[in-house]
Amino acid sequence: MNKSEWLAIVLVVLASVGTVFGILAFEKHRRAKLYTVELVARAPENGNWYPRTITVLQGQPVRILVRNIETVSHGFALPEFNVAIREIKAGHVETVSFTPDKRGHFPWLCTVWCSDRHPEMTGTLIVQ
Ligand SMILES: [Cu+2]
Repeated sequence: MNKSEWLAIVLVVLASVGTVFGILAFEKHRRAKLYTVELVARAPENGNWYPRTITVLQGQPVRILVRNIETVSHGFALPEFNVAIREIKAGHVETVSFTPDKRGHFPWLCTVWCSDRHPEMTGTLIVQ
């Protein structure tokens, strides 16, 4: 290989590594700004929401990521904050973002009839 071929290889490697580091740095910055909570959605007989309780801070923007790991649809509603995801299809992930502006314990629930025990599919958001 001659000098310019080596130079080309070095430049391609540097560009690739730089891109990866750039993406990681951007992702870190993005996540630092928005507090993200992951919620796993399952019908009560299969484990229910996990976790059942989420604690967040008043005034801090939060993103709830709902991962439906089942074979039926679920929904998510947090009425106190007018937050809802109409449907999370089986195997899908949906997100919703909001800023809790008051302290307290607030229920969230599944809004899609997913099983006979669907009414038990609830959780609690604690805002401190
Ligand atoms: Cu459900």
